[in-house]
Amino acid sequence: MRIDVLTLFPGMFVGPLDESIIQRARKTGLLDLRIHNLRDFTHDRHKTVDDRPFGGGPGMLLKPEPIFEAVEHLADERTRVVLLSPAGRVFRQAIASELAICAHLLLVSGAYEGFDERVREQLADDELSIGDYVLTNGALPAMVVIDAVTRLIPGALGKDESVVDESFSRGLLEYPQYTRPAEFRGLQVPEVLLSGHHAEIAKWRAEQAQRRTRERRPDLPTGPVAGGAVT
Ligand code: 4GT
Repeated sequence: MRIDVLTLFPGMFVGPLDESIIQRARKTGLLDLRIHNLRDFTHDRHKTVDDRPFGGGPGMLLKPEPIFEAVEHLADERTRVVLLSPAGRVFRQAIASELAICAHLLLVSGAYEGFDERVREQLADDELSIGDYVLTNGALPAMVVIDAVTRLIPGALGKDESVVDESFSRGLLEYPQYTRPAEFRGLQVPEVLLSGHHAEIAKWRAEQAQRRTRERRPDLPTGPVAGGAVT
């Protein structure tokens, strides 16, 4: 999969995407990641990327010309162009799965007070927010999307890093887990997990995942049909 990123802060992408599973996916060619500075698509001496909003009001907007030029240079018919902004639909595991089957993503990070509306209307296939809070720019959200998507590319995870039994893969929070020792500072691991009864263990885990999801995330569906695959 190829992912291009358009940002005013390319330096922010150095480091977080050079470690661990993302680094391995890049080195093995599963992920072709290319970071682009929006200022490289300007033509004036000052490399201007922002301007004042028509109608007045505080702050500056990203002006449309550099973004149009960059997207027209980097995207083709197969590219999914995704804006990152607090006004997008909220990013979830199901959206990560959806993006992971794309051949080419172009992520456009917001900055200042955001985008000229014509960028949304003419260029964007999608607009995503990573949650209901405001950040200084869209670089961290773009990295969040890259991370969540990359680990879903077939072959990106090793066999000890399975995707099938983790939080949200079944739409629920993860059940409690324990490792050795079976007793630590007087704290016991639940007996059922030591029993070797696989059906009992699966039942306990399903109940725990349901309970935890109901308690901590009343916004997520539970009930009898929840806990199936999220795709
Ligand atoms: C939050 C998010 C995002 C920002 C989010 C325009 C002003 C966008 C600066 C930028 N804040 N971008 N994508 N929740 N801030 O995803």
